[in-house]
Amino acid sequence: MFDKVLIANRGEIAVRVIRTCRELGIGTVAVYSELDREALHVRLADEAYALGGQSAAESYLNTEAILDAIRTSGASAVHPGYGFFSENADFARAITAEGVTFIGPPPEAIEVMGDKISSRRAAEAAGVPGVPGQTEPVTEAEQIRAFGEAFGWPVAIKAAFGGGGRGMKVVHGPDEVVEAMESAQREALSSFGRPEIYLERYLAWPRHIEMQIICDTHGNALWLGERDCSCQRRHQKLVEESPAPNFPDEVRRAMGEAAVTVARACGYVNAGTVEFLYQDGEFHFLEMNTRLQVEHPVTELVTGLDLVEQQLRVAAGEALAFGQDDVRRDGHAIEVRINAEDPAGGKFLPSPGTITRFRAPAGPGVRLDGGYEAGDTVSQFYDNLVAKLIVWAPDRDAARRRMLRALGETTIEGIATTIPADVAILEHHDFAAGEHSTNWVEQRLDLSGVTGSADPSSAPTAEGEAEPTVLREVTTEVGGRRYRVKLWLPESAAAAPAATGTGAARAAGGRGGRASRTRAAVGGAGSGTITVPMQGTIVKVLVAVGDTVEAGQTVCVLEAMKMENAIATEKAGTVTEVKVTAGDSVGAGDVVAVVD
Ligand code: MV4
Repeated sequence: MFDKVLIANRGEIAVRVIRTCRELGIGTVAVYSELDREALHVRLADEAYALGGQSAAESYLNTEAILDAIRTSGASAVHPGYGFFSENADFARAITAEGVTFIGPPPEAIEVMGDKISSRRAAEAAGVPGVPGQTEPVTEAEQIRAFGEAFGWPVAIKAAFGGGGRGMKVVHGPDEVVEAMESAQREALSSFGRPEIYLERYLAWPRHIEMQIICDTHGNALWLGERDCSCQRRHQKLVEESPAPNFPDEVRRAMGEAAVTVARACGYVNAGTVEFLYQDGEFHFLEMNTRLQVEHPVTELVTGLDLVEQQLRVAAGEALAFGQDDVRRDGHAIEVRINAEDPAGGKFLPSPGTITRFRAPAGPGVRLDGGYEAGDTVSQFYDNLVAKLIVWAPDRDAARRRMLRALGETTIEGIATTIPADVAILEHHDFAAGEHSTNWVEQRLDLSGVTGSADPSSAPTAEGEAEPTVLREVTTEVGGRRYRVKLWLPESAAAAPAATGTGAARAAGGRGGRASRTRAAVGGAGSGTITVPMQGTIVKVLVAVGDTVEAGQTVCVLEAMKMENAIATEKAGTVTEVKVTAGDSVGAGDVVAVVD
């Protein structure tokens, strides 16, 4: 076994890997960007090395800086976590060339599974079909029309070199073909650098069910059970569980065997996940993820295995110490993601900032995998996963109720989180009945009125600094009944008598975008003063002084936490001022342009 492992990642997954290493007596080496100097993964590791830089590209994706940290620390293996370099064959080769073990699959397996067409071909050659369709790229609208006539509408157009779900277009009939094809090619080119597209029959109400596998270097390949990840929004998973509800055991077994077949076909070693779409009792290969996944803990709670330990063991050349018949799956596990995002009635706005209070849940069957504690800052530069809450119980409904109980115990202040959306999902009768699909969150779940929680202890100013709060008592009426209510207001809001009412409403109404509302209120809605609702980086400015704009027109694009947000003017008129250029960092409430 390794004596020292470098974790080329940050946040909760770096913390997760450190924990298992510590239990196994393996030394841990953290790496960190300038923003993460005091981060939890750095505090928990035995040693830590600065990579420099703030953005991922400057730090966690800087191969040379990571190689330096490997050499200086003397680590004998690198765990890539997920994201960043986890599915990068060049990085795996660079590590191996140093005589250091990459805790992941062989680079050839990463490459075969790395693009959709080649992975689909490999799976089909092994006898595991994808959704009915064709693996030849299409270039002519006529090919799409012919496909629709042969297989039936709707048709899914997918980016051949895509991933993560972007770039899929649904075509409902021959009239939509030309526009959908051009738009799919454009998006494929801009998102993935390659315009190639291919076709599948479109499944209207599928579930996303994925199978966890583990393979060693001795030819042993096992399936460890499935996870249902159908609760997604814009391809961001919100809730995952195992076993999948209403999923027959014979399908589970067939899917497990299919996943092992795919893994064997690409010479796979490591923990991995084979994704399927499941509809009408049939499953279809979607893609393979050649890494440990965010949602791996649900499999750990159901099987009793430590998947990071298994990764370390097979990377060190050990044979798996158990066989397929030894894998047990007991009870039910559910995971929810706690992201720094304000559900904002379904808009899910990034909410970076400093966590002022973090009370973790506890009690029977509860596990919290977090990357932050109170006092830590969730930066706009990285992904927004703050923590994962995972529960186990003997059956699904007990697990569902346990999760709601644990979410009720959880308090996070200083940032808005997805907890209210998680609660809305778990409380919904469709989820309780296991009747959701990949489209359910976006098409059926009503999140209006679901917003980030209020923060009674402090409120940030527009600059993001905690401001002292003062206690005020006010009278309110709820359903006609009078209540005396205590409010802890930021000093600035409490001091100005005229602002108290709106300040109170703001304090009660949620946190995401609160600073922007404060500032926007100065100008008033539609005043022509255009502000950004959150901290981030301006990636594009679309107007110049003198331009005529319409109400609702985008004036610039703000990137925050890996998401692009269009900033629009509410007022029509002429642009009189543009205060930002591409590359500028802005804070919540900053004015980007003025329209008169
Ligand atoms: C599909 C589909 C329906 N029919 N393919 C989206 C992400 C990408 N990796 C595959 N995706 C889908 N492919 C056919 N032929 C529906 C989806 C889909 C989806 C899949 C998995 C998880 C969430 C999803 C949400 C919307 C659509």
